[in-house]
Amino acid sequence: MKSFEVNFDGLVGPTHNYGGLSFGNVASQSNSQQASNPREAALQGLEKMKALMDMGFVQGVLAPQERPDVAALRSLGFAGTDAQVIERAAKEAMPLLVASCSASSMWVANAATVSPSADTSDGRVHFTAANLNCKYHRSIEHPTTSRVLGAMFADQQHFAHHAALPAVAQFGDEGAANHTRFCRDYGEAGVEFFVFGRSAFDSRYPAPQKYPARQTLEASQAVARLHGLSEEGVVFAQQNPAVIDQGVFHNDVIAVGNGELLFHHQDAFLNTEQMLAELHGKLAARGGNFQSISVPRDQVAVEDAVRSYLFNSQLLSRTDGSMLLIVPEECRANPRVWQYLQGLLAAGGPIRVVKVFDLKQSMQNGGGPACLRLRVALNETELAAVNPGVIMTPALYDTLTAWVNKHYRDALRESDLADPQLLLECRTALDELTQILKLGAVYPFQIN
Ligand code: SUG
Repeated sequence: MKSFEVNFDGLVGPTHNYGGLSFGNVASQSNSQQASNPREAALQGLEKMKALMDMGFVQGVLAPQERPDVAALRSLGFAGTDAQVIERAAKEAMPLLVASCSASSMWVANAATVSPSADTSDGRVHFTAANLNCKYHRSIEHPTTSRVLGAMFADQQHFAHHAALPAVAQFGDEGAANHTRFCRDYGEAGVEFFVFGRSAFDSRYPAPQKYPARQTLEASQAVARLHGLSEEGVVFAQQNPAVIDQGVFHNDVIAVGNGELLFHHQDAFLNTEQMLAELHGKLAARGGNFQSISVPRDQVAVEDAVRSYLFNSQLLSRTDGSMLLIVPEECRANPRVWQYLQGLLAAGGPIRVVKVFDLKQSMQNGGGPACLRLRVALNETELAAVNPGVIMTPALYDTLTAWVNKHYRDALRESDLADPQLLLECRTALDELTQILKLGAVYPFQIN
């Protein structure tokens, strides 16, 4: 049976703004307080989805969340009508209003960890929503994420959903941003590679000094258990704490993998040789031939990787067996990174094509091409069981583009977040969106 990797991209929400909310994420901190352009952000994301669809990839879309999150503000003690809740939060606790307005659910690489059916003990595709509990503005995403994923992958015969892990730092889980799957073919059993930043219960593992390590070993182990993965099918590895301190807040800022290939920076991991040998051995036992490309620090420094997001690229399999790398415009703007990429193409290795996308609106908050997509490997039967409303088609692209142009503002500053009209605009837009994507009622305002 044929199998595919389907990329579900996060549709940028109408409140996309630069809140400076993510300590340890250099772009989020340095662009804080700039005016954003939500309409442009959403259109840039849709362009990427369309381009992948036009290249023949199966592409899906993942809906944004209700923001401002009035229910979250109520749980923090702001009361009255919805407009009063927003007004009081703006007056008494602006940082909480900003957090409740974040469109951060657009970075769906953090929505969940997904294990394909070929890897799991019950032969279903497993999803665990990420608790994202390192940052308050992201920790409020998972209840709606779970409802949206449930509406997209509803068929219980094929799909199993797990609630987010306990909401404490010891089980900090950032989803697929720290998870990569290697395989010979998407439909065959593979090796799932979990990268953690620290251990919560074992002090032998080093931890970063300056910035938080968001993913713990214990969270990754719990997800592997929930998904019913076998020991032969998993590898756990630690991220180099020194690169977390340079702004590598997720592993997908320093490494990307697909098929049998891992493309990573020389300084990405601890105990790299041992880790590569384990990946090689376990994939070989599954009939695969693991390969890696290590980018040397004297060609691309960690700082260049963080600024350009070279590794936050999408590595995709082409029909001729070679690979395509989707990178953000910032890679072309960085002479060292661009020169490295030219050399990589000239070398004639597995990566044969590089395509550049303008995702500046998302990049300015630390979200590149890979952050914007959740990968779900599916066989034909499973793909047929996905809610067809969320699979990208030329008609859906046109409808979503018109929907964005109708509902989104082209400028948003912090002061605009206090406008109760923004809440009404978002709810009107999202109500229409759930009909377009055939999701049913998934938002708090539709349920309560
Ligand atoms: O969690 N930025 C996100 C970016 C997530 C990128 N995802 C991956 N690498 N997979 C984060 O730090 C910034 C929001 C603000 O500052 O307004 C933010 O949440």
